[in-house]
Amino acid sequence: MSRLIDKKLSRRRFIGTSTCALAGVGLASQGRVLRALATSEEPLSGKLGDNRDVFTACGMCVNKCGVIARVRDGRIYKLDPNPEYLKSRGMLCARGNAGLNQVYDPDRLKYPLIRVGERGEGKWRRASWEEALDLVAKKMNEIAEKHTRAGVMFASTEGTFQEHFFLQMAECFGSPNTVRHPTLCLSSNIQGFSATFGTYPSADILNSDYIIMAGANRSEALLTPDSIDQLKGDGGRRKLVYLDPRFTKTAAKADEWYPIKPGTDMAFVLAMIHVIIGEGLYAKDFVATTTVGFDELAAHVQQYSPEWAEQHCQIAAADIRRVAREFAKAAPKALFYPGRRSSFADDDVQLRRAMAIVNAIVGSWDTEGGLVPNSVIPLSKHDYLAPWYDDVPERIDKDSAVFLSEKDGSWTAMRDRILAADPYAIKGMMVYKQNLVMSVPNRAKTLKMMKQMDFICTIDICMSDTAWLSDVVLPEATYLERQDPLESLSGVVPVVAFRQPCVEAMFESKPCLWIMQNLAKRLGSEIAETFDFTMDEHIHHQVSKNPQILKDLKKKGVYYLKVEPSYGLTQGKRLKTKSGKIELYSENYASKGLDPMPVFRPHAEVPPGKFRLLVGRNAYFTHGTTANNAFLHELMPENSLWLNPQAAQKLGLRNGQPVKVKSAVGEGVLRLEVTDKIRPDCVYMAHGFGVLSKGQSLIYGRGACDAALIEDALEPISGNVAMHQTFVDVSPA
Ligand SMILES: Nc1nc2c(c(=O)[nH]1)N[C@H]1C(S)=C(S)[C@@H](COP(=O)(O)OP(=O)(O)OC[C@H]3O[C@@H](n4cnc5c(=O)[nH]c(N)nc54)[C@H](O)[C@@H]3O)O[C@H]1N2
Ligand SMILES: Nc1nc2c(c(=O)[nH]1)N[C@H]1C(S)=C(S)[C@@H](COP(=O)(O)OP(=O)(O)OC[C@H]3O[C@@H](n4cnc5c(=O)[nH]c(N)nc54)[C@H](O)[C@@H]3O)O[C@H]1N2
Ligand code: SF4
Ligand SMILES: [Mo]
Repeated sequence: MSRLIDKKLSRRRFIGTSTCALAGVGLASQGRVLRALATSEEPLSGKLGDNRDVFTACGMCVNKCGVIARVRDGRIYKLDPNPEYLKSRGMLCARGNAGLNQVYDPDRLKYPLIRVGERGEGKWRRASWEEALDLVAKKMNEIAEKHTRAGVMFASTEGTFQEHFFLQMAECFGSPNTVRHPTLCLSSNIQGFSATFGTYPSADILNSDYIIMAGANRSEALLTPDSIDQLKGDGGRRKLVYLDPRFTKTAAKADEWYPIKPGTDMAFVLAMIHVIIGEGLYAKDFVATTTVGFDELAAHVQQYSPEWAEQHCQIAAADIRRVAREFAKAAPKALFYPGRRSSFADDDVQLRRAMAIVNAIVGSWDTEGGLVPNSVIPLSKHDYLAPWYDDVPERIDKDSAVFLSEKDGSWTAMRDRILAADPYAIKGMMVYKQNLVMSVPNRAKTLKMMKQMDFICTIDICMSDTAWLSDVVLPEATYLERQDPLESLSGVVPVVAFRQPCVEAMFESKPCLWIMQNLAKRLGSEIAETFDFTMDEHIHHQVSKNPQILKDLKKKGVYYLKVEPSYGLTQGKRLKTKSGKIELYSENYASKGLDPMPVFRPHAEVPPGKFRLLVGRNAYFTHGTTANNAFLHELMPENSLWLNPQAAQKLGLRNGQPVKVKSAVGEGVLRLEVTDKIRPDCVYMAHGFGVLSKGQSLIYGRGACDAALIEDALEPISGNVAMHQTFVDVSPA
């Protein structure tokens, strides 16, 4: 395995570009007594700062919307949307507004903490950074000595500005065992679309006339700009067809909603392809010039009539046929939306392949109102020379999926192999900005894995469940208190996002770069050298080929090259597939023993008396850790179990009563919400409750945890989890 990154280290140039410093911030925060977590109460005394408006980027979810922070007397008193910021279209959602509570939250992490009681007992003592980092370095080295450097794993989330430095630490420390959130999120989607188009595209929603969304709840699970564009008035021009076993806010906004039987979307899509090809409605020239495998596809889908599909997905054949015709007629200004969290069932890659193919055959590719390959504004990369270690084995989850991402891994496969110490032991965990206890299905297994660890260190901003079960907890400064690297956000219209501190970091919280630099110093000069730069230098290096980027960012908080989308950029060019064309038939898949075209195989039926558990988000919360934000908590103080009235009547259960939900791997108690917004064979609960951590004081003891109930099924092509294959019993509590 090659661990040597030899991209010609350009440190001299790197330093040389950093002539001017970034706008200094140096504001102090106004005093306020905060509730401390198992540390001494300490009032925060601060100086009054001046009044300023600061451009920055929201950090409450993946979208990084443009923000103007209104700082008055040294405190952030309000966050407003940046109207110049194209991606978020001048919007800041409820969570974005509530972001300022991260800074002033009494529950936030304030000091480095070292565990003193049993793991999970919640007994901590406040430590200095020196002591905490000495301990982390000592433990990392001890584990490396005993189990090789692969014995320490590194878990983090995707798409956070500072994550670069954490991943750099993993590489320089010498562990191949990084695991990241795509394996719980969109890795199967990326795989399915990339196998077809060579890339995972964006959707030109604003200019589309016909959109089909399957399990993509854009009105609640917000993705910018898609969520805003989808809601934008269009004079009735655009039609939205929505498939979801639940009546979500997106269903409420849709022209047609179909409560599809979960796990059967592929039948719906294959039947659409059957109709479009069978009735000659496909884009003939486009298919002839731009795709491979059309004849094989035409023969393959003959078996998939709408009448056949109706038996599986429970959507009337006449509707499938009509939707297919309307879709083809509106094309190429039509799109079957790729979606985001693709972790539905264990055939998810093939479902996403089918979705990509239906777009391809109507010519919805690189065209106005269709799927559009992403553009990106290049920034210079920070190169470094990672130390070389001879004795490091390969990833523990190697070969657990056909196309496993080297960087992202597979959370559930990795966890299984750690539990079995197969083929070697992992005894240390470094966690940055991930709450795996909540986000990886089958919490009992996660807890068992953590129990097996000799050492766990978590870097967070609050006492998440993962932090609660760690040995050392390190407080990062929140996104409103730190300077982050620039981030280039790809899309139909790409932008560069900018995050600068609005107020001084409170208590002893520090940014990730500082933490990594100071840990690196304790791990040896070779690693420390790779971190020998300042954030200023880093940012100036990022824009060294185009200094205008930073000038614009300082002036208006966003940088973009164009405001209108460009189309046809791939026309006449080779795509990044094996054939260089859109692959309706995948030779690559065939060569790996996979279905070269999507084949529908029915999933297990819900056993009598049980329900399928569905996972999904709401507009108030981001994943599992914002339910404790006081502003958002008001909107939903605990979660409830959605159950259809028919099912409730059969079980003799009434609205509001506490119920026990039980799966093969766990159980929970929460309040029943009888609602016809869900199919009678499914139940649903919001994510983020039923926490273990008493450090989440507003929600501790409230609701139930979906991760405790979900069984871990693996999507075998991408290594993603399959989240909707769990059946539960519901009974009075
Ligand atoms: N049961 C269930 N599981 C799921 C999902 C679901 O809906 N239900 N969704 C899946 C999906 S799509 C995804 S993307 C994953 C996401 O799951 P994760 O990758 O675990 O991400 P989050 O749950 O957002 O956890 C982020 C953690 O970072 C902390 N944090 C926030 N800001 C900062 C910061 O600035 N610095 C640091 N150091 N920490 C910070 C938060 O407090 C939190 O503990 O979960 C997946 N798992
Ligand atoms: N407010 C908010 N916005 C977010 C996030 C957040 O946490 N909060 N997280 C961001 C992230 S990381 C992601 S990945 C995206 C997720 O964005 P989405 O993938 O759109 O969000 P989810 O709500 O997880 O899932 C979508 C829907 O799938 C439905 N569903 C379940 N099974 C099936 C099925 O078999 N077929 C069909 N057709 N539908 C099914 C569920 O009922 C749910 O309503 O949201 C992003 N935006
Ligand atoms: S969608 Fe909301 S939470 Fe996410 S970045 Fe934008 S404003 Fe922040
Ligand atoms: Mo996600």
